[in-house]
Amino acid sequence: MKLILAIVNNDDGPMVTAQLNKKGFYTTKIASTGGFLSAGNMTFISGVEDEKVDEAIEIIKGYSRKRTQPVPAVNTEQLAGTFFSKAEVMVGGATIFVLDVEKFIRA
Ligand code: 2BA
Repeated sequence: MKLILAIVNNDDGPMVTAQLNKKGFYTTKIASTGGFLSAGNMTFISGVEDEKVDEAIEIIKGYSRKRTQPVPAVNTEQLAGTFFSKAEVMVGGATIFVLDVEKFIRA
């Protein structure tokens, strides 16, 4: 079994949820915030059998759009030493991590 952690734009979250459920995947959603933009996003946690991992990833990717988002005015101290020229950045589709699961217990 693998653990999929997927960070998805808030606007795409409901569709990703619906499609994962429709295909029988269990998932837990956590309201999260990007460290860079400080914008809300959604993190999915899904325990998935090895042979179903690619299908889950395709669903998440398939319903997560790329978009540009403005970079908010930030505390200059926070960016000290960083060369910064962009007014907007490309966000997404999805940022996906796949981890090995040592044990899965439902008690
Ligand atoms: P944020 O941290 O708010 O980042 C939003 C977008 O800003 C990123 O899009 C990327 O295009 C840009 N960005 C982030 N950090 C940057 C930096 N230090 N310098 C220049 N540009 C930067 P994505 O890469 O698509 O990431 C979307 C969201 O996924 C991130 O939101 C964060 O919540 C999460 N994420 C991405 N990579 C991650 C990682 N390696 N570990 C944990 N979370 C990650």
